[in-house]
Amino acid sequence: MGDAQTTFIMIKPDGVQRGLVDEIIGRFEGIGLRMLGRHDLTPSLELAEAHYAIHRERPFYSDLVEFVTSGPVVAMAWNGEDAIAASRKLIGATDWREAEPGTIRADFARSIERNLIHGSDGEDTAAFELGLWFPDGLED
Ligand code: IDP
Ligand code: MG
Repeated sequence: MGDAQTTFIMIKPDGVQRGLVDEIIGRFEGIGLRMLGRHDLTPSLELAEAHYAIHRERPFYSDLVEFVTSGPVVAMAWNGEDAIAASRKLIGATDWREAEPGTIRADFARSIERNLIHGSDGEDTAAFELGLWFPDGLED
């Protein structure tokens, strides 16, 4: 048995524009996770830059920030046993070509830049990202 964790999940602008919000939320519910918070917003430049600060030296950073600020996203907190790894497994590899069949990215993404969804990659990033996107805290 793993520990109960809370992870930060964001449906990126492509997922919202393509009408995949309910489909994606259903997949998280389907693996038994519980939504603790949801914000629908168009991220500010400051928020997107802080969220992706770890990638600021990468060649794709400015395109990534521009993309994620281009329209509404769905920012969510999901809780449950091993929520961080379970969510990453559900999402699939960054590059849809390498994503396991049946994952969100394998099923719906056809571009590495527009890969629909973000999920925290560890406990430290989850804590950082939840604090950034949910500064007023979460329901218990
Ligand atoms: P992740 O979203 O699977 O955790 P990261 O390596 O953290 O992937 O990269 C963050 C985001 O940056 C990716 O989801 C994708 O949108 C974008 N990205 C990552 N690698 C590339 C790349 O090689 N070219 C363009 N965009 C990329
Ligand atoms: Mg990442």
